[in-house]
Amino acid sequence: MLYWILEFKKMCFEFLRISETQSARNAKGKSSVSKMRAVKGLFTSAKARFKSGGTRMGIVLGLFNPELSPFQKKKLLHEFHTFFDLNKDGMLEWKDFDLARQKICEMSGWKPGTDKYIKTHDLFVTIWRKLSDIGDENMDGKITTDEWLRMWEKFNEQCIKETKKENEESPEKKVPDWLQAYIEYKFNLYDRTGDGKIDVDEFEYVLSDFGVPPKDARSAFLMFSQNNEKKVDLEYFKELCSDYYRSDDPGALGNFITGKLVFADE
Ligand SMILES: [Ca+2]
Ligand SMILES: [Ca+2]
Repeated sequence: MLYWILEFKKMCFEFLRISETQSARNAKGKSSVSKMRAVKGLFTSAKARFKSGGTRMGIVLGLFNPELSPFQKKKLLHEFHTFFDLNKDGMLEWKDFDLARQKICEMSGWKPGTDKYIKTHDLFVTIWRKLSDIGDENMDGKITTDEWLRMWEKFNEQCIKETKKENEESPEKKVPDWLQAYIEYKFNLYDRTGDGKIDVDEFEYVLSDFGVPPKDARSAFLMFSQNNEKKVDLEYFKELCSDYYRSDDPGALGNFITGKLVFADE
């Protein structure tokens, strides 16, 4: 644990050093400066927490409060708009999941009628059915941003209750069933060469399709791969994703999994 903390601190300093040199070199103006300040703030808060040392993980993760923090809401809404609402009409419908299904089939060269094509279709039908069962409160076939956030609050509540009942070890790592399946799809989408791990080029390539700037994608990858030292396989990817969806910890490495570097107000 201590080793990991020291490594993480080392990496943060290195990341800041590189970014500062780059930002001085590029001098891109106000927005880039304020972005760097926000990134700095994030690391400072993470460092402070590590220094204090005694904070219990459950408290850090904000799991004893079912309400979503502004930080959690920002992450969840970012995911909603960038990766789920593919036709950009502000709500989730089967259409969006059908587009996601087409995207992976096209990128992977799976032709209609093939085994992979049919399996992917079934997978997306299942994901959407499970998600709309719990998320679409008024059953109009659409999930609005309000319904989306309430769904996550209900899930938080449910996890808190289960923890009290069963005294489970890591409720903060729990994600809903539909999301488990979606995370595996996402991993396969990133893993273009199919070797069971994601590298920085694959990450940058896939995210560019979602409008994420290459520089941000690479910096994010550097963060969660701990300077390319940690292999980003499915197991680690799942951990990072559950941090992204569930954790309220601004220092969690999973916060970088969408390629977005800062969630603070700019
Ligand atoms: Ca939509
Ligand atoms: Ca609805």
